[in-house]
Amino acid sequence: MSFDTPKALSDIAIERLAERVETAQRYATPIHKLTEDYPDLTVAEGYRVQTALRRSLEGRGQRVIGWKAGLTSKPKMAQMGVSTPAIGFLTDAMERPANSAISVSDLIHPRVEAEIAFVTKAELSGKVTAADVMAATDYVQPALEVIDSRFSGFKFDLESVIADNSSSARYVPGGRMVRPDALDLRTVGVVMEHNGQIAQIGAGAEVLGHPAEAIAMLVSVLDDIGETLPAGSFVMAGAITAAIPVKAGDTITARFYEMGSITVTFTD
Ligand code: 0L1
Ligand code: MG
Repeated sequence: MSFDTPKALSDIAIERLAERVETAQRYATPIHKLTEDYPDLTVAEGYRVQTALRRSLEGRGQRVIGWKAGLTSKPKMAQMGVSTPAIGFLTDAMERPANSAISVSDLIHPRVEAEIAFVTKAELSGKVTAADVMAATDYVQPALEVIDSRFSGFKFDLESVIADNSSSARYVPGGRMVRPDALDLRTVGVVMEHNGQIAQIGAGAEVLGHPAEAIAMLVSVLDDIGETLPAGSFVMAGAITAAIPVKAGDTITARFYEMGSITVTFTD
């Protein structure tokens, strides 16, 4: 993927779109997808809006602690009707502890995903391979992601969802930290329970064949937008299964083979 496209939308227009997304996020009020007003919005412009959103949140004191790959598994792509992965940034304000209660009152229509997260010990930049990612990884651990599209009805296209920081809302690291080569990450199974009932089952290989491939894809996109992945980053590889919609009163538990489990409950 290369983003060497002409700069069609002005910086002011990009800033306005980022404000639109940020306001929807802050007040948990849905908006229509950006391509309704800007049908020619490109993927590159989607990432320019995402960058403007990131700069604005940093200006408000949030610290970027890592990134996420999204739409990296067939179940997720099928669920959302999109066939290309995307990335988003994660800030400290989005993190919630494992076994905690997460309020839904400041979210629009939350859904939960089970993911494998990588914590890096060396910078990754440019075009890298999955082997490069494994070598630069300190440890891997389970994570839950709570996504929340700011678009009405969770309906969007790739350009709009990228501008919306790939639906990032909350993330919950947990379970056991393990060395990346201690397990075959392709065969790490996950069972997701929704209010005690098994709701989704999958294995790491759903994520682009190997979760490290998703991190390599993410580093490549970072390169396209002029960024690198610093050492010490927390990076989620993408949902192994389809996402589970949740409401106040619900409990989600994700059990990972040999990596422990994470439970969260949802409140008003
Ligand atoms: O983390 C994800 O896979 C979400 C990517 C954006 C698409 C969605 O909101 O489902
Ligand atoms: Mg995700």
